[in-house]
Amino acid sequence: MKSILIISGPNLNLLGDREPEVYGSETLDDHIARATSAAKALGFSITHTQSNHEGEIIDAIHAARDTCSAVLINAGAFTHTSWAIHDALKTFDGPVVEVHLSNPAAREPFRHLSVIAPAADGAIAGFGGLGYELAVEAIAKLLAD
Ligand code: CA2
Repeated sequence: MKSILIISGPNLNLLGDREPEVYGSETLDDHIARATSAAKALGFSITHTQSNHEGEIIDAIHAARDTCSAVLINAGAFTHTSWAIHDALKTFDGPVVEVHLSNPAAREPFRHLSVIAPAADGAIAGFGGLGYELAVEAIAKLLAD
């Protein structure tokens, strides 16, 4: 069974705890469960890793090069700063989809730039947990093409 790696960046482990008006009241586990059931229905499995450390995220992308067919990434605030994550994603051969719970384009100016976007096939933002489901569907289509 083909596996999709979901990467969750810094502070996403606190979802459901603070700022529910921005990020909703669901926890990260809720989002992963939703993605997992969408993936299962399409014949894929999910591996998930959350880290607050840039290097660990890069290591996870490197490991996925040999083990996973696609990457779904919510890099948290590293989205706006990490050229190192961008470079790591560029080394991954399969589909890469960027997901954000909120819509960064409608928020503070520093969130308007995603430096990982040029290394992704596309992005889904602003739909809360639905974005994880949509991203899994997009990945399934990209892998089928
Ligand atoms: O909307 C998203 O998914 C973001 O990737 C979330 C990041 C933010 O820096 C990006 O601009 C957009 C922040 C995640 C912080 O998560 C929190 C969870 C609970 C309480 C506070 C922050």
